[in-house]
Amino acid sequence: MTYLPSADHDDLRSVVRELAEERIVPRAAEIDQRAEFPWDLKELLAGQDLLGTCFEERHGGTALDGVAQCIVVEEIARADATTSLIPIVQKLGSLPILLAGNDEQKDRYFPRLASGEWLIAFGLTEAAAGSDVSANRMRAKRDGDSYLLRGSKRFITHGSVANVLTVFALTDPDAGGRKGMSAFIVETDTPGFSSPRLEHKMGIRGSPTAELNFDDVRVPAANRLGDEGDGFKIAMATLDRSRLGIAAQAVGIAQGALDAAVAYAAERAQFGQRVVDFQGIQFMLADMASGTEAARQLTYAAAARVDANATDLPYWTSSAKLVAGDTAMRVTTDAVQVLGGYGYINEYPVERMMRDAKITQLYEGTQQIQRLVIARQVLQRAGVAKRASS
Ligand code: COS
Repeated sequence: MTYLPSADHDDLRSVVRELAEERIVPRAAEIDQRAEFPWDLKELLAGQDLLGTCFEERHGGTALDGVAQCIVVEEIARADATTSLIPIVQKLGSLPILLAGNDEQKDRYFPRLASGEWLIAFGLTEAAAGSDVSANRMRAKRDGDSYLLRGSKRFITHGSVANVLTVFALTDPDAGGRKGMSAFIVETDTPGFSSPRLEHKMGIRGSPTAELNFDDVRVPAANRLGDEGDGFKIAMATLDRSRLGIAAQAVGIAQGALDAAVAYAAERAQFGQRVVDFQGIQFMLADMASGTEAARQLTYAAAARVDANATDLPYWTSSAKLVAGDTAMRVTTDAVQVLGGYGYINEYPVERMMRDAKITQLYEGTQQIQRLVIARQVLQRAGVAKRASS
């Protein structure tokens, strides 16, 4: 048994890094400034088979292992966080189908998602239901062979550009969000669906974060994932795995900021020597590098647990997301510090990276939610978890 990533992993990293350096780095500042979804880079990634990494070969995917999927996200995020959301959300939106879909549903949607012809988004969050998923109010009312979806979603990454969504809605409002929610596949050209508004964000500005409205959107019952009432558990199982993608994104952002800081400090001279030769700066770079490496290794360890479908995988993925998100925030903030005043202006990429890093502490569960998930696992392992009251 080897603990190191394989030669294939290293080769994959080199290939994606070269692609990202050549094609994504030159676009990153413009994507941020214009806040426009990078359709050209979506095509680039699709053409390089980088949107199908989580799908089986029979569906046109490349079925990469978890560490390899992380490497792809990491290297794209090192160049541009917005662009890394394209493979991240392609997997996030597909996970409910991967976990709870039947063969017919997988055969119907995965080939177009694996090829990148279609984009998917994950419709869980509502205006009043973020951390508290059980507070969801959107309704799915059975009507013959279909359901009528009514309500709205907010903060849905790629919601306005997706061709299809996985959406969570109450089929039994009396039972509440934990027992009465179900999951559906919804095609966005269905009458009654609209995406009326985008958020203006601090970071990941090229990635549209949309409000979605469902005005009696008719969805065939064949598009329900699992049984009625399975929605909450499908959402939780999805997040348990998708948080790994955010951890990988955070590692990539941190690495990008570290590399930019080293490059700047090697060029910049003050007091008659290169800034990089000051020990005070070297110590900062050492902390940034070791922190990034620790986050990366934890992320890969979590990826291996996800591949093995380990029972304690929420402990690993929430830990990876918590550590990597906080690391990305710290490292990007330090990178701005290393660049001094130049770090604060958009002539250099680190101010964008610092703004982009912040979201990794917020989405797919705030850092407080990660701690809650981790603590529950710690108590369970110790056999001291609170028992449900009877
Ligand atoms: N996997 C499978 N089942 C799970 C689960 C998981 N990870 N977590 C909880 N469940 C089950 C529980 O076992 C329980 O089942 P039973 O009723 O059969 O016992 C049920 O789901 C309800 O669980 P719980 O009472 O723990 O739910 P809470 O409402 O307390 O919610 C948290 C738990 C806070 C962890 C959940 O709401 C959460 O993850 N919130 C963050 C959401 C988020 O990340 N949003 C980001 C936006 S999406 S990009």
